Amino acid sequence: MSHRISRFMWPFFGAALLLAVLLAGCTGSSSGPAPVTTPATPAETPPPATTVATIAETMTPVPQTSAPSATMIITTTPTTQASPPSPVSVTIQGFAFHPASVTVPAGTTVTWTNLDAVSHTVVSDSSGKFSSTNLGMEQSYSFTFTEPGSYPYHCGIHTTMHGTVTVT
Ligand SMILES: [Cu+2]
Repeated sequence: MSHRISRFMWPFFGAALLLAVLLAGCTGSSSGPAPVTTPATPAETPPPATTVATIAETMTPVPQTSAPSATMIITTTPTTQASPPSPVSVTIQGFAFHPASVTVPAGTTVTWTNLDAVSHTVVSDSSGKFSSTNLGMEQSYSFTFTEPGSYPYHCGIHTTMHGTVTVT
């Protein structure tokens, strides 16, 4: 007799167990873990909140003083971009220009230095473009070429001395 009852009762026990587990799971999960996590989060939050507030109060005067310095950086930036090309040197020796012709980018300063014992000059073939005074030994003359073009020149004292500066 007991075997028959237990066989009949198994499905009921099984159903009852499932219901009990489901009910316990539903009610347990909503009420159980929720209160554990809720107090943990607010307990950690207050300390950082006060630290941020303290930093914000101390940092407030800094942006006011740093604002003019930002404007200073902007004004210095174009100066870096407009850096001139490296200067070029031409020597005057043995009644000749060395090198006789140079090609430079616009904005280049060309410097002629006389190494002869006699005086020479650097004069543009196109009158008025550039013209040096009499250059004695070890004396120099500089001219900055800003516009692209071909600039032939000569020595005003010795008309056989010729040179050309090509500006790109
Ligand atoms: Cu000369």
